[in-house]
Formats: sequence, structure tokens, C-alpha cells
Amino acid sequence: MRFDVITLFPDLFGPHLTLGITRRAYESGQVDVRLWPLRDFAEDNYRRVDDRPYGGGPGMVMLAEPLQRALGAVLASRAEAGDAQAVTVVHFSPTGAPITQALVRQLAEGPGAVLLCGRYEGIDQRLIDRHVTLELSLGDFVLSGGELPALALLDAVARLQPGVLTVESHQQDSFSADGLLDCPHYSRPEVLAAPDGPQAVPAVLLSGHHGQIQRWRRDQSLLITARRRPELIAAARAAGRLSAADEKTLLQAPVQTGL
Ligand code: 9WO
Repeated sequence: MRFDVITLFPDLFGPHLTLGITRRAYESGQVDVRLWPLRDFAEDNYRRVDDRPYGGGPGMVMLAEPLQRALGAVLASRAEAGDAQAVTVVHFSPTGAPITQALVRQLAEGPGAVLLCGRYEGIDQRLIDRHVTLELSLGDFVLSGGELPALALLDAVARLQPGVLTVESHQQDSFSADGLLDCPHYSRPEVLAAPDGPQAVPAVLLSGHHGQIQRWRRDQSLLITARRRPELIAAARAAGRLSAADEKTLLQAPVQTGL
């Protein structure tokens, strides 16, 4: 799939695309990322991409016209590459829909998207009204631009590409297996020296009993999910993803009273 990123800061993307495990997905072209520096689409002598807001107030607004030209260039390039489909145009904003693993999976199987990265106080609303088809949020906090959310989305999509991770590992992620949070992980040493006293690895993980280890991990996932994200337990139960053994474990978790 192909992602076209329209941004004032294309240099923010370089290290992500060339380092780490997801590099495979980018360098193989499984996830083809094209950067479109917005400054290149400014037309006046000052290469202006922002201006003061109508109605007054602080800060600057990203101009619609350079964004229109950049989008036009992206669509022409995608058409030239034989992609006739109507492409999803994403804008990142705290007012968007939360990014979920289900959405990431969908994107990872589709033709890609255009990622519009806002800066300053935001983008002229008319550009959003006319062109943006999907507004996405990383959560209820404010950043200084849409580039980090775009990188987060690319990373989430890239790691799902065949051959990027070991076969099993993303089937065991938080949310992927059963919509539960991940269990804790441990490695060497067996006993960690620490200022407040030694910390041992849970004994079951050293037992060699694969069945008991699986059960322990499942129990840890269930209990941490019940504590931190009870709505995910309710969803797993409603979808028939909890066994009788799971329900027995959950009897140890605090009961949700709704009060
Ligand atoms: C900022 C904002 C703040 C409160 C309520 C709504 C809001 N929308 C935006 C917005 O679209 N800002 C643009 C993109 C321009 C300024 C930097 N931008 C941005 C995106 N800041 N924070 C995000 C963001 C995106 C996804 N998830 C969390 C934050």
C-alpha cells in the first residue's frame, strides 16, 4: 500500500523510515511512503503556507491553497501509478476518532491513504470540509503538529506487514488476541538486584510447564484488563471470547458495580 504524507516537516520522517524493525516494510515497498513537503506548493515569493485567522485571535492558520495544490499533485501521482480508487484522506486532530488496532488492521490491508499533517493553530476548515474523509486522534491531548500521529499510524501499519515481525508475535499483542491487554514479560536475570530488595521472576515462568505458563499469562491479561479497562472485559464476554476458566479467574477481580 501507499501512504502520501503532506507535511511542513518531512525531515521528521527520515529516521523512522530507515531504522528499526519496520524499516523492512518501508524499504521493501510493502509500505510505500512518499513525502510531500508542503513548502514546495507555496506559490508566492515568500513561500507562504500560513496566514492570520479571520476573526482575529492568536497564531496562524495553514492556508488552503498550498494544501489544495499538494493534494492535487498526490492524486495525480496516484492516478499515474494506476490507482484509480478514491483515496482516504486522513487529518490528525484530538477531535478525531480514536485510532484502534481494528482500524490499523483495516488500513494495513487496504490501498493506503493520504496523511495530512497540520501545524500552527490548524488547517483552514474549508480544506478539511472538502477533502478530509477520516479524522483520527491518538488521545485527548494536544500536540504541536500532526506528524507524530502520522508516524504512529505508519508504524502500527508497517509492523503488521508479512515478514516484519516473527509470525506469532503480533497475534499476541494487546488487543489482537482477544481484545485484552498484554501480560507482563520477564527476561534474565532470574533475580534482579534492586535498591528495595531482590525481585524474582514469577516461578511459573521457570517451571517449564507450557500449559501452566499459558494459563498464568492468560490470567495476568484478564486481571490487568479487568482493573484498567473493564469495558474490554465486557466486550470480550459479549463476543463469547471468555472461557469458563477465564470467568473463574475474573471472580478474583474487583466487581464492576457501575457506581
Ligand atoms: C488541535 C486541537 C485542540 C483542541 C481541540 C481540537 C483541536 N484540533 C486541533 C488540530 O487539528 N490541530 C492541528 C494539528 C494543528 C495544530 C497541531 N495539530 C495537532 C494534532 N495537535 N494535536 C494533534 C493531535 C492529533 C492526534 N491525536 C492527538 C493530538
